[in-house]
Amino acid sequence: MSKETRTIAVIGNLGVGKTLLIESMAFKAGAVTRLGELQKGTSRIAVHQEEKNRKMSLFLCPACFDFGNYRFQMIDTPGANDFRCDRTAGLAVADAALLVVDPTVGVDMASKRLLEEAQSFKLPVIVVVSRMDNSNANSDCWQDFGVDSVVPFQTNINSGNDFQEPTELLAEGSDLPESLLEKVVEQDEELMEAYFEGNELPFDKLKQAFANGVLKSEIVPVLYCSSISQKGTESLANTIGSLFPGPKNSIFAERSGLLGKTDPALQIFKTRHEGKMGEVQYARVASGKINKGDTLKNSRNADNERLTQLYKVNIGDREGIDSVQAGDIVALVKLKSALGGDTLGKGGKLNDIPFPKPTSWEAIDSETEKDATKVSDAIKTLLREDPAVTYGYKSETHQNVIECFGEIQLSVLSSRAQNEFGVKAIASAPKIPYKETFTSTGNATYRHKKQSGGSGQFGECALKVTPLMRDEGFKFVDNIVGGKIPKKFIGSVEKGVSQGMEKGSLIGAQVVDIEVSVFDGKTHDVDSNDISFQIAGLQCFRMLESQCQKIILEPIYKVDITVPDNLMGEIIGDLNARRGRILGQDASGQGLTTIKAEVPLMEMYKYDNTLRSIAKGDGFFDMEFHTYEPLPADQTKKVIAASQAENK
Ligand SMILES: Nc1nc2c(ncn2[C@@H]2O[C@H](COP(=O)(O)OP(=O)(O)O)[C@@H](O)[C@H]2O)c(=O)[nH]1
Ligand SMILES: [Mg+2]
Repeated sequence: MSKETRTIAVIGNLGVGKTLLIESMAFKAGAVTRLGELQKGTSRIAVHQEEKNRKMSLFLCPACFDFGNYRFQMIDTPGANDFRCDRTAGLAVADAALLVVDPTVGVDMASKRLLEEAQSFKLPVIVVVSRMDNSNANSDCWQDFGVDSVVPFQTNINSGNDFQEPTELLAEGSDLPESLLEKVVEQDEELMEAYFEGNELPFDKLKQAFANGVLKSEIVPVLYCSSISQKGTESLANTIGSLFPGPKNSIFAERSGLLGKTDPALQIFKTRHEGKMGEVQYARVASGKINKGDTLKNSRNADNERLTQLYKVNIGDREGIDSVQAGDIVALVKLKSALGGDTLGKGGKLNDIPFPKPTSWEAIDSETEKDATKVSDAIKTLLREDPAVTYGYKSETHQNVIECFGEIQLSVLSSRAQNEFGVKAIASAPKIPYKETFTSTGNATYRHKKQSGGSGQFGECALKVTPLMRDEGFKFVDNIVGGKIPKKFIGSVEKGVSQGMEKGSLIGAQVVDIEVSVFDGKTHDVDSNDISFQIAGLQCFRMLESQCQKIILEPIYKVDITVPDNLMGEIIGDLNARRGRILGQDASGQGLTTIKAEVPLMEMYKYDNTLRSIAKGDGFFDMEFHTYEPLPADQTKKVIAASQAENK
């Protein structure tokens, strides 16, 4: 009989020891004969050349192995914030999380946030204090989570050479420390009563109540280990086996209402390009049984995907299998269009993976014109691995722009484009999609007349422009009376005006938020035609532009920045210098404050670097488009000068 699975996302800040912990567990379990270490280039999890070069995990990677009575499906996630989408994907398909902390550094804000993130998926969490072999390890660091759900689960903890196999606190006949006991009895009314009346607390009941508390994430046990010496890994494995849910009570399936359903459904959580294997999709089955050769429908685009091969994922390799069932992680190849987040199935759909929104953007160019398509194709192929990153041509600025999650991600992408596709992608500051508008009304008349040889061209129109409110767009009004311009040519005038609005007179940006009415005109019986009135409309619009007052509009974004309370002043000061408008602030009560502001997009370029230098990794931000507003006069001068210089 196959072993029951446990599916666990391993999360934690960069370098805390996540990958080594998994390698160490696999080694202890006997799944591998040697401890794989990224530093020595022997990791079986961080195997990509980029990861070897940078000596850090960059991509989500599942690593599965048998340990005792269970099969552990561990999902290693990268710690760097640039790759947070992979962490989100890992949490979205797991049934539990291990949150690794480094006791030589302590519990930082990032670790606290990660606990909240795991809990937002309703996952039970174990905090793993790794690196206990280091003599500077502070075994009390878990207290800095500052929440009473986080409680130690082991005792006799020393650090450095004295770190030995930890002893479980919850053992028959031993006394639980008060803080843990209180959390446990809270889970069960009978226990609570007995506790307050000073009666004996049956061990079985305590154990059950503890397990319930962990399942609901009301209790987050702290366990210790040294991945280098494998001390503590067995106790950790046993705890995972006994406390974390298996496929029968999978939180992943339950969240989407698919627990126990028989219709097959799986969710893809990671796409990886793996040398000869080509594009590999990693997926987790939520319900039903899936056989090799089955065809499943993608709920996003209705594509039918035939699963020609199914691969069981091990640690560092995989093997072909004939079928998989609810709970399993499986690798798929040669799919048509499926991507991270997609559900393939015959009925139910898994919840979308709540990927964060990009916070960083760059223009991407090729070194030479002839490489443009190759660069673009390489980036598009690589970005199949990161469905939350957007990349494409922006017609407003005529640039290919990537919207991603930071400089490391960008640097990994360009290095992969070079090494895996032989093309050089060059990143630069993207242009801001400014717009232009009118601030005064005006009238103009233009006659287009051309007589050359046979049939000529004739069209005359009189236009009035009126500014509209922000974001009202463009309205075209036909006020012609008496058929001075026949109905069939009104559309031609509008077309000419629209063409003029595509490239405004100030900096060639799109003109918006105006009403243009055509109120007069003249027609020639023979020479008037569509093109004549288009030209008249365009030229008349150009006249309006030169006669009226115009301004440049710039995009304004709504920005939420969360930092430790004591950094609020510095952040607000910096935002003021960026012409930001502070709308308010919310204190979370966990030592974090979220500052809400509206900031011009041009001032947010590379803001992730600024935030990192102010908050040292303890800050994060989200932003989304809000509106367009007039660009201040001094900036307008600069932008016009830059545009003129570029068009010389
Ligand atoms: N001494 C010791 N070193 C560790 C331990 N865990 C991780 N490391 C080292 O810490 C560094 C980062 O570990 P890694 O697993 O790559 O961190 P990750 O970014 O969280 O995946 C590597 O050099 C590991 O060898 C541990 O328990 N003891
Ligand atoms: Mg790692």
